[in-house]
Amino acid sequence: MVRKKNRKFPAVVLAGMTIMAVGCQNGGTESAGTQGTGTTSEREFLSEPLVEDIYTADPSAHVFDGKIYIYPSHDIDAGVPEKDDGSHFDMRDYHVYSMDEVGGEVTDHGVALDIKDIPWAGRQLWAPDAAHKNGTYYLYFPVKDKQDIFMIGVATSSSPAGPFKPQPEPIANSFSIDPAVYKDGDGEYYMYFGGIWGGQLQRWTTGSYTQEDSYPADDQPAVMPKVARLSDDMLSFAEAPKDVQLLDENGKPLLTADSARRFFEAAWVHKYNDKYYFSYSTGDTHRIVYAVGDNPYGPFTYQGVVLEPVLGWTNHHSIIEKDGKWYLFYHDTQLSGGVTHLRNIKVTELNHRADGSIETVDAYFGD
Ligand code: FUB
Repeated sequence: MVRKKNRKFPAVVLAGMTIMAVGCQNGGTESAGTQGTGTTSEREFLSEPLVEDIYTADPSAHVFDGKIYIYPSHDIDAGVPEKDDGSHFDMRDYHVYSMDEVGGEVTDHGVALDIKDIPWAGRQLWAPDAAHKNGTYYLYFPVKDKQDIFMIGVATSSSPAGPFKPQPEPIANSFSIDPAVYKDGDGEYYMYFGGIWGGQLQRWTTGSYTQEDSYPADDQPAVMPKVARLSDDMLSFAEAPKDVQLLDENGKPLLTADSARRFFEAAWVHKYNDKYYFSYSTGDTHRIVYAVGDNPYGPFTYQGVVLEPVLGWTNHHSIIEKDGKWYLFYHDTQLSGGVTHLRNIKVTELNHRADGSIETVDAYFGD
């Protein structure tokens, strides 16, 4: 595990402290203890924030040119009142970070994309991801358009650090949030995306946008995330988005009522020993979990928990390999003392067992 000590902030938090602002899509004040930390004893964080001068979240990490680049959200306190739809997550730009190796110095490359430069954007720049092809770097980002509907945009740069120039329109047929782009061994790229509740995925179940939320009944298959292969130029979908099927141990789709396992947001894909690992947040049960399949489209069969709940409401991650080691990037709210929309990115080592299963990470040292 990466156990770097924080210089400026105490590494110990009282897990029962009152959360100062409730999370996106979370209707009431909570204490950390009610979010899965489950104790009022002092608990020590497993790892320390990578960035301390601004708030950062949703870290999408990649190895480009032998370095680790991180593409996080840039959390701010915009003064927007908390709302069940997550309006108070009102982010307005992105910074890109890099480091030669985990544990090394973290470089802030400054503002890589600003919402004012995206002609179609309305508000809320949420979790981005990046990809590289033929000397061009692509930043994929969700933002609400001027009608307040989440769409996914793409911006390009000749450098992994940006600045990125956005395309004039969102990606055709894109919707919802949390794009994650996976490059397969054959050179094809796939975008996984979607998030329910504030992420609006449940408003697209008919194939087009409806203002009303519509969830399948508790005993029906849950709203599933989406996947689409990207076009050669990386600027559009090469096909209509399809459901990513997430199955239980009996080969049946995970159900709406199964909130401990069904999809909420924050998709990520990595490959290990020729298997495709689809990991995601269960959202309101606050875990990062994973399912395994044989190809980029799935289906993926549920396996277990990657990361237990962190301090804060949201849980969001990425997984990369660097120099033979695997790392889990994630966030919590250590720096803000539990303010749900003021988060900080972190990293720790991730281990696959010999049978391919993932060792669950606890965001705290043992009780
Ligand atoms: O950062 C805003 C949203 O919170 C992200 O898009 C979600 O994944 C959650 O982390």
